[in-house]
Amino acid sequence: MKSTGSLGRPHANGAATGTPSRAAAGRTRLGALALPLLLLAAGCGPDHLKHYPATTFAPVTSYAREQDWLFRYVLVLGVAVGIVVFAALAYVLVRFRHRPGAAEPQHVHGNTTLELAWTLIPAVILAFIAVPTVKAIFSTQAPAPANALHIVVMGKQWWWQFKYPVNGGRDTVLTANEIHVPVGRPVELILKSDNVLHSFWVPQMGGKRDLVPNHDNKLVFTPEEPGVYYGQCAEFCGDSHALMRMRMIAQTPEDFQRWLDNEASAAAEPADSAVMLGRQLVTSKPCVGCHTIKGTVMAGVTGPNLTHFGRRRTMAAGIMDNNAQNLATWLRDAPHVKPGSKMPDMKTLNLKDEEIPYIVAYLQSLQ
Ligand code: HEC
Ligand SMILES: [Cu+2]
Repeated sequence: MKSTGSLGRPHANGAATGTPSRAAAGRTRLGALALPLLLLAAGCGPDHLKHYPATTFAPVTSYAREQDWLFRYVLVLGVAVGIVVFAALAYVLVRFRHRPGAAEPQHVHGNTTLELAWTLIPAVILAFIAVPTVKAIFSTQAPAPANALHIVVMGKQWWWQFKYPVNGGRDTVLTANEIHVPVGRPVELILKSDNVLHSFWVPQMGGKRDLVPNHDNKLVFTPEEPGVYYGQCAEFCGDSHALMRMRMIAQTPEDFQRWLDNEASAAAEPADSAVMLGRQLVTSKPCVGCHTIKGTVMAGVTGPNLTHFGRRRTMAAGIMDNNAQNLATWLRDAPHVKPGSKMPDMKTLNLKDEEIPYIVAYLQSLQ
């Protein structure tokens, strides 16, 4: 260190002409502070989940809880270190500021104690961060426990296919866009893609993981709270990537089993003539080539399995509620609702306007 000359007091030139009054400047500064505080408060209130369903701050699985803990731990540590460093800095700036007529400060060359201290303290702090981080990396990559439920997740453009084993693994159940999981039992997702890269991300479940063609990734977690959780593809996968959403539905083991048993059954038989006509239409139109409805002639695999479509809360990969109006809109012009969709519009599907209500009635009856 040479001279302290450059550490002089700031010049008192703040009141130059043209600057706003002190009071106004104070108000602006307060406003600038209040806005982020308000946003922060809005983000933390009870409505937080309603406005920001893609939140990682409300963990509902073992995996997410571990991540959330690590994040908060490092945050607290960082803030503590920040407070100490800035307090020391403020003290030094005030205590050793230049005073008129003061003698030149004493020159110092090397101080072994100080140098050891500022090398060792950061090393110890980093160890406090590294140990739990490495532990979390290993525990979130651990192989699934023996009693885990294995679900194969296939990323499509732009929807999700979920495959469950039933009958002791001899049969499978295929469903789409709503992944049901039982609370309290470990779940292993086997993540696959037969097209481009996708990424599985249900923020409240925990971290995202990629679906890579020709390589199976695994994701193991234990759901802890029943509920419906928002999910979204988190890796750009083409035109309608932003419309590739999903729901994770965590249920009690009994509810989950009831759901799975129902999914494994064949499609409901039509109960009235309108629904019957709907089935006739669906099973004789091009739908047959792309969709499966168990118990009918339909065995296509390009689109989602529709056997129990009427039970799903949402449709077209979680972008809209599953109701008659949305369903009709979808059937009329799917590529308009979802640009690039492999499901064609009604002209290509050879559908007439007056046929749509019957098809809607049939699809809704598939409980
Ligand atoms: C060329 C293949 C193809 C044909 C033909 C086709 N679909 Fe689709 N369908 C798809 C694909 C692919 C999706 C998924 C679109 C998405 O969400 O991105 C889909 C989605 C759907 C969905 C929403 C499913 C869900 O769970 O979100 C319904 C309902 C549906 N199709 C009904 C029909 C009906 C009824 C017909 C015949 C009138 C038909 N589709 C014809 C490919 C097809
Ligand atoms: Cu995707």
